[in-house]
Amino acid sequence: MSVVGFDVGFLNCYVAVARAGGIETVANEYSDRCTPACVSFGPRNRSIGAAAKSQVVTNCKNTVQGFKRFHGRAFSDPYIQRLKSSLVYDLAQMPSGTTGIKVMYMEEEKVFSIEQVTAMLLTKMKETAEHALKKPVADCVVSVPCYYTDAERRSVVDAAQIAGLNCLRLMNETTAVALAYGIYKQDLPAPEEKPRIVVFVDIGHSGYQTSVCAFNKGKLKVLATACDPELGGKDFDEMLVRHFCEEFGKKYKLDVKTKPRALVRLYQECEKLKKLMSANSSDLPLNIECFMNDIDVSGKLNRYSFEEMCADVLGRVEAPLHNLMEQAKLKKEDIYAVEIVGGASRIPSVKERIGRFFGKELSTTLNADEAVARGCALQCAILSPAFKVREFSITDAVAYPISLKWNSAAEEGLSDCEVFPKNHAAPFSKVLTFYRREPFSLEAYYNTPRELPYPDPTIGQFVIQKVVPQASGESSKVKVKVRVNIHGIFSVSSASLVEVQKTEEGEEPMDTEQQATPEEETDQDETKAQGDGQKETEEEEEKTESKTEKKSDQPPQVKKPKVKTKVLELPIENSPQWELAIDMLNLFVENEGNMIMQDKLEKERNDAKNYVEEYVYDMRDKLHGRLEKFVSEDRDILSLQLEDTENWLYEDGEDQPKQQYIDKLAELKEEQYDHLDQEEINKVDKMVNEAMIWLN
Ligand code: ATP
Ligand code: K
Ligand code: MG
Repeated sequence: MSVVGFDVGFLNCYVAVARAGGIETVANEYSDRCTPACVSFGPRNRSIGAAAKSQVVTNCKNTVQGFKRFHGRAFSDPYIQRLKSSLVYDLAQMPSGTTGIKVMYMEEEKVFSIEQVTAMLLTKMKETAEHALKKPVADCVVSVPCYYTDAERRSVVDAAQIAGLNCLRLMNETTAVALAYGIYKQDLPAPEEKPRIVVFVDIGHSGYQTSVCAFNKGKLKVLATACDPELGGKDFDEMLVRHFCEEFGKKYKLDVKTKPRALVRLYQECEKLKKLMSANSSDLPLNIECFMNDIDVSGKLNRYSFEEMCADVLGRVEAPLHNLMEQAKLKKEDIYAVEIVGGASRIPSVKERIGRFFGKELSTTLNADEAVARGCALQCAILSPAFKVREFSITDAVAYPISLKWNSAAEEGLSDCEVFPKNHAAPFSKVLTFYRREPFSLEAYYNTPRELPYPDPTIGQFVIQKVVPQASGESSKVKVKVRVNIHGIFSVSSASLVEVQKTEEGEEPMDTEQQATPEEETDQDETKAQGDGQKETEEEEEKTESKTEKKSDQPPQVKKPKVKTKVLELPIENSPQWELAIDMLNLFVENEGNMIMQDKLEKERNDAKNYVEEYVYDMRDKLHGRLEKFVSEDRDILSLQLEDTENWLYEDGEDQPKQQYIDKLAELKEEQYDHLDQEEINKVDKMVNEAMIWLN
């Protein structure tokens, strides 16, 4: 049982864990709490995170960044096609039609699915968590933007599985922030009082998300969300890059766009400049040495000009805020606080616009970078039976209205029905009742395609199988449970058929419709049933899934014509859009395991090599220092041995299996012992032994 939260950002990732009774954001092997969302592929291994980021320039074609937006997308999606031309690495189509990334790995051309790439990043984050907790990690909560559709969410769940994680919840980033805000607040209104209304804004590198939440003691409810999935820090970088490309084109006659490496460097420098401009309004320099064709370039910019060139981008800040307030039917006076997080929320003009919209000072009480990860870890703690945490209930909201359509004999053609309107509480289950004689299919889709940041409104196809008529030949009553689950993913979770059996006396049942099983005796009016296609809904919030028991005041069994009903569970064939086939998923799980092993072996091999090298340097130092007086006549021999080894390392020994280095070190050690004083041998021995222990 582990309690871990992962913020998988477009640019920056964070890991938070529950430790010693508190939630903590933990650092990676570089003592950095931020892990770049970057994976680099090499001839022998992969590098992930900071190690990958350092190869963005040197190995640009095989170093992938900014892949968060490929989840759940068809390769043919115009959005992907548009992006493709602006990337320095290659994309390719997966056999299923989704998006993959084409790189050279282990000296072969390889295509990895987006789920695999995100899994690699999660593998790294998992290791960071394991290192901090000193135990294996599986249970976790992973963040996703609140505007993610079903296909995108399922893709991330698959990625977690490939990384060997058990994702207890995909959590909307803004909801994670809201939880991190609310759980420690001691002064929230009592449950029966008017809730405290707080707006959350997260503006990261790729996307802009806003939500408005109602807080009472021990609970939060998301009232509405509004987003611009295409507005973030990267758009400001884009403007800067465009500006300097133009400037350098004129000034130095350079066509930067033709050189991926130069372009990557320019992006890096522009991002740095952008950050500096947040703290400083004077002219700031941008210098890059040997930028292209051996030319050093330089330019400068100040905040005022920057804001001018970003006017269009800044102009998009307000629209989601209007939308949010409109959906929630709230006035600005109703808002208690506006909490902002995300790296790009530090841009002064962004803050200014949001503040101006609400007519109030913005709150920055949360850690702008870590709040999402902390919220996820808190949610994981709440879900974990092994961890004690304050009771806190979280009700999220459905981002896009979900409808079902089906063939209806009665209505001759397609019928449809909105099952989850926008901002409906989630997770949530509903039971729909159909009267059918044969298997039938339901198609789930988003009914406001224009609102989607995604071209395809299809959610999936769900076939209710094994439906048969009643013995009497009449339609059977089929109850179908649909839900938006804890990940915010729509599914048809179960279906059952109520079979009415003949009475013992052989009499026909009086009124089959009213002889439902006890738990189905709800207040729905079933007498209005009109044949095929009829459907009714029962609602139930997920938390109250266990329903009413048999009424205790039922009369004792009297001799009345009795009807027996039997409830048959029906199989459902689920075909969600862009689903990763189970055999593919299993293959990816296996491949990830192999790649982890390969990385480990490569690391050990490198470490073994480094040990030989270190011994050589260390001994050479000692021969001229601490050991000098003991080895006077043998010093030349010892030095020669070291030199030979060093030469070997640069020639034949450059690229050997791990064992070769271990043997080489042992051999060298033995040779050197013959010429060393016993006391010194012990010291050296200790050093070598430590190395050997460490290696094995
Ligand atoms: P997303 O939330 O879209 O998935 P992310 O979580 O990776 O992305 P963040 O880490 O929240 O993004 O923010 C990164 C962005 O914030 C980058 O564009 C970065 O340049 C920008 N940023 C960080 N600090 C500053 C600053 N001081 N001034 C301006 N921009 C900044
Ligand atoms: K982040
Ligand atoms: Mg983020």
